[in-house]
Amino acid sequence: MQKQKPRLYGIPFSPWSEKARWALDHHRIAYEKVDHQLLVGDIRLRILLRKPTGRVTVPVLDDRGVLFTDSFDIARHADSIGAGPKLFPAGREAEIEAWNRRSEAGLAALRAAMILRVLDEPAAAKAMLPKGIPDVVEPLLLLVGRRVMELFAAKYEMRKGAASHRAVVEENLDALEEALAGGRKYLIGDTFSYADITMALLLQMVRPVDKRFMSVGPGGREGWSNPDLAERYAALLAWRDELYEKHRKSA
Ligand SMILES: N[C@@H](CCC(=O)N[C@@H](CS)C(=O)NCC(=O)O)C(=O)O
Repeated sequence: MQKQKPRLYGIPFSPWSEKARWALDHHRIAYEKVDHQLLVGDIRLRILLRKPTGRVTVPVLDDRGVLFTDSFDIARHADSIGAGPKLFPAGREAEIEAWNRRSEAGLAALRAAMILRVLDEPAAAKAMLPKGIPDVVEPLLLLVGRRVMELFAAKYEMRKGAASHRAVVEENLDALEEALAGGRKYLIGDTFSYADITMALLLQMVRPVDKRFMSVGPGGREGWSNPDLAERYAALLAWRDELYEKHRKSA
């Protein structure tokens, strides 16, 4: 009997899900993708994870009954079963973990800033709607969309620390800039590692990578871009684009 493939629950346009896909694809691990729907997908996840209360997030990897509930753990698992060059070189795990914490903090701040913009600026909310919908249904969609965004903002406590989101993003992008000073291509020694993956994905909400690699979520490229950050950190975006060209093998 053929072995069942691992299943990856994820969101096609989410940077966290892309981290897991990149690590799995790097190791050429075959897996089945299951699309997760924001908030409504929670029920299916709760059943899978046997977690009736508390926060559930994607990506989640179900490797024949063994569950991995964080992109970092999925990448570690991929590294332990995969055949490709290691993404976690021996002895450098703590450094990679520190970069992952930077990526997580920055992404949470960027996501919060984006959702708060949609809640607080009517034009940003309208830009999230699918193109070409009839005028008559627009107010209803805006209302429903608003409710979903409010629930999302509550789930991740986005109003907390609203004033510091920008500073958190800059602190972590500055650290990346410093580490890559002098034209270095990789964060850990001279080889590609998960530190590069996790920090490359922090830039997805500064300016999305080319759509050949990953789709953009509601709001499109504009909604997912921060033009002033993109200008200030243009060199980092160039680094990210080069990294994708060189190391992002498709599934
Ligand atoms: N530390 C987690 C964070 C994952 C995370 O925040 N996932 C969000 C991505 S938008 C999510 O699951 N959102 C869907 C939802 O809340 O329904 C990881 O790296 O896997």
